Amino acid sequence: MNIDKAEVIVTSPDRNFVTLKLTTDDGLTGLGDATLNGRELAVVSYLRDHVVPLLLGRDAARIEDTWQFLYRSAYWRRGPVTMAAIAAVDTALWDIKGKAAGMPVYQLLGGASRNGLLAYGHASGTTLDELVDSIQHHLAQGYRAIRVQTGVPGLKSIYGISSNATFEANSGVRYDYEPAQRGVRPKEEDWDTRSYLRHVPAVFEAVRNEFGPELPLLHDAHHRLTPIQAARLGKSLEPYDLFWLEDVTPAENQEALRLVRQHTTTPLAIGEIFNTVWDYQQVIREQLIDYVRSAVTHTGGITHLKKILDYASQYQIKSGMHGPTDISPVGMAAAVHLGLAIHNFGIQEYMQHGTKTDQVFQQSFTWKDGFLHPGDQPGLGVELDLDEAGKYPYTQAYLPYNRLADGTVHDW
Ligand code: KDG
Ligand code: MG
Repeated sequence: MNIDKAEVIVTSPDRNFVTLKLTTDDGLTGLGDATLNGRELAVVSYLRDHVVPLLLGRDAARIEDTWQFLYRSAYWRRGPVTMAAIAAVDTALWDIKGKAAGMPVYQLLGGASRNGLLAYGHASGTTLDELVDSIQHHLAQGYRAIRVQTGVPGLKSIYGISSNATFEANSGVRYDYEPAQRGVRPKEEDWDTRSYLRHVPAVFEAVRNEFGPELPLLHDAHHRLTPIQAARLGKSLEPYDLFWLEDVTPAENQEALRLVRQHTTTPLAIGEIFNTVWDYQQVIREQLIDYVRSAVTHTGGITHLKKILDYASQYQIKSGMHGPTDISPVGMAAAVHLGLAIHNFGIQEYMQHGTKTDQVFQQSFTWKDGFLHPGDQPGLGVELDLDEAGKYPYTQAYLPYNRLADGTVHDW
């Protein structure tokens, strides 16, 4: 079962996706997601120019060995581009192994630890009325856990706010928020931390009053706060019992979270921009977080994310795998297989892709009554329709960035 062919497929149905397709000499195929939002072509080149030539002729059954070979033989380790490329190879090899065994990937990982994965969706509104509508809309769709992002008075455009609160009814497109804008320059958004810190607790109070104490609510601060500001936010949100508060600080500096932890019992989630277990070393060992936010796609694949999550499990830290629309259906399927198998599953982010994306990627994972299940097809259960993919060429797109009122660039 040697790798005979390795293709890197770039397609842009509702947004850009990079997919690696491996084919073995006995005709089995495997898919891996290598999408790095806004920097897609860097991973394409890494794969096409530096990884594909090394894969041809390798034994597709040797997943761990291939992972170690790609990680160590490059000498230059870690980083989002390298780890997305390795993730794509790793995921494709798990897909192939599942097909060779005639089993879904979650069975190879130890079998199901639960019946399905609780998934959260993204509600947002510029005003409280819009936000309440958006939450109601998500509940009507079947979501049982909701991320709440709110506009802030005085700020025109900020992270996480959909321009269309009732997206499906109006547009026929299921995804409600896509920050990466097509174009040749990133969009500039604005930010003011003091206004944000004043406004957010009032919004959560109103949401709790409207929807009651049971509904799991989440919030993403998207790396924009200093440790002391993050501590204040966590403390001020305690009465509203958040499921988690995400990315309160940039956290390249893992130590920053010590201060946050000393001041608040609001659960913390972090890691969507982390790539390896080394990024988590201190925050896991010191129990500075409650949820690991990494995606299979950005963290070296199923093999490496499982190691991170096994390490986290020793400290009662659970998974909260990243699942916005920039994780392709292949990356989502990998997350759902892994989440079903591990014991320390927490929650799964699930935004739903647009209709064109669903035509390019045929998926067997299901979402019913608020829960995801990977299905029982051998492998990952996702196939890529090359003809459909070919209809949508790559389109340049960038994530936005923030400036403060005085013109200073700020974390987005
Ligand atoms: O590409 C950037 C997105 O993946 C990120 O902004 C989404 O923060 C995000 C989330 O929690 O889904
Ligand atoms: Mg996030």
